Amino acid sequence: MKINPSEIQKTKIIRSREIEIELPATPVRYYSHGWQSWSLAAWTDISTPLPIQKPYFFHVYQTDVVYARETNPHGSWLGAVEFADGKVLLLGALATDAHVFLKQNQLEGRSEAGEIEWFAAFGSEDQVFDEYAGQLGIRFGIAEKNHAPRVWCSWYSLYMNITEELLHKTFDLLGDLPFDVLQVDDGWQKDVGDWEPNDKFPSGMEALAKKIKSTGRRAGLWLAPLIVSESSRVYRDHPDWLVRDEKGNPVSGGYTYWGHDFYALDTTHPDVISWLVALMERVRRWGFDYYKLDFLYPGAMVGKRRRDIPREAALREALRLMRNAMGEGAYLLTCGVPILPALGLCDAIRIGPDVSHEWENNLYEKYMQNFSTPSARNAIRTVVNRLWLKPLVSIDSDVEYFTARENTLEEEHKAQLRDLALLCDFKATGDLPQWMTPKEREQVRDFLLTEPKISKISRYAFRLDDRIVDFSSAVKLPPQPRGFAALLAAVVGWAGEFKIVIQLFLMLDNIAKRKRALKV
Ligand code: 9PG
Repeated sequence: MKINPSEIQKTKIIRSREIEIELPATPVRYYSHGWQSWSLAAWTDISTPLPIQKPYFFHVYQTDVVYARETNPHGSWLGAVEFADGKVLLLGALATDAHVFLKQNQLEGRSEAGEIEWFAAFGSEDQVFDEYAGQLGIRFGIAEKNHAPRVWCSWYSLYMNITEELLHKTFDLLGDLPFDVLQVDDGWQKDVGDWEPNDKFPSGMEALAKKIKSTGRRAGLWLAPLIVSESSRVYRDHPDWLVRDEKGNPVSGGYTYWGHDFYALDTTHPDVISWLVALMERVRRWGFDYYKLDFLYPGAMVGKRRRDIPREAALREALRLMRNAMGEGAYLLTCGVPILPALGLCDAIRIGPDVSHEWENNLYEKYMQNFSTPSARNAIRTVVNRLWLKPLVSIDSDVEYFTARENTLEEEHKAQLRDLALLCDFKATGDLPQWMTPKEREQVRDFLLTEPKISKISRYAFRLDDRIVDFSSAVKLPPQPRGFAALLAAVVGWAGEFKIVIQLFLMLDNIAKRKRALKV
């Protein structure tokens, strides 16, 4: 269906499978919105479109692979253009399984799931994004929002090196710091897919939750319920539970520091459904009622499922049944999740890539133009560009840092992460009380207690009480490499296609993380 922009006085809702809007003028910028939590969201100059992300090896966990090699500006569910006078035209799907492209002078929407509703609006940026969010809220539901809990999370200091003993000690030392949730992250399980405690947790999960609750807080647990590692029992025992490709091979969700490929579960298979429900119930019985469900995107990857339903609709159904199985009062944070399918079914969504104790990673960011790898700057960029989601759901910008130990972030950068968390109204840290100086400890306390009045000044600048914070410099994309840098980028990009190279990198990274944890 073709829409004439003059028909879009203010907003319009159109039912169609495909939609084209011819632009009234050449725009200056395009807003591209990545698929899942870790994918890039950014405004880019029309003159310098984003290159195809490198290395291709990472496409699977940083992009929607279906569109990863698209050369036109594009994005998941929505796209927007800004004209020279600052006015914005937004085209957005009001349903899952849709994608938007900018082709020549046309914004195009394509649904993978037949006829859907499209929203188009022309006006100021805040107005069109607000109205789009409003329409999404009507169709997907709005999370009940009180204050998001204040979370301590084990990932960002201990990574996979958590042990029962170390966590107990840490929980004790957190003392009376005003956290609401102590969340145990990756590293407690036997394997990805085998969600039972490993040898580092000899007293079991019930004891761990009990310990947390004895400090007067809620117990939180990380799980990646929709994937199974090749090395897991569940993978070996249930080959018929996997999403498969045309050739009958299981669909890989990626490869990471766990050391094995992991695969997507077919959440339309009745036995998988029972297994997922039982898993959610078991976690609740152990005593955890804050769920961080991670690596959810494979639940929406292309492949053959028992029931032939659109891939994102399949993920949405899986989220709904897991949510119901968690029982009353549970808190659900989704992560590594395609954004739209999660709306209305969870309390909070991680809306950016992981932060890290580094500001930027030159290899990935400068040379490969990859903005989805962990770094403080990458996290800030994507989160700031997704703040329009705030009326719909609690938005998690990932953790904030306070301690000077084992951290190369400058004070100014730590402050930016904290200000962003205040904007999102989602406070979390993984800093170890063992490493906090008395001054840092008080800083954590003050931060957890502060509730500034917030107003927006411009796209990237905000007023927090009487301070002005401006994220423009963090958001800015580094220039595309030229000359020698471009050559280096090409070589590194090429090397990055070999699994062995990635394995080596991940191994070195694991060693560095282990060394860090051993210093505690
Ligand atoms: C635990 C972590 C933490 C973190 C999550 C997620 O391979 N990867 O590209 C990759 C990306 C992100 C990531 C892990 C691996 O982090 O965001 O908070 O829970 O998993 O494994």
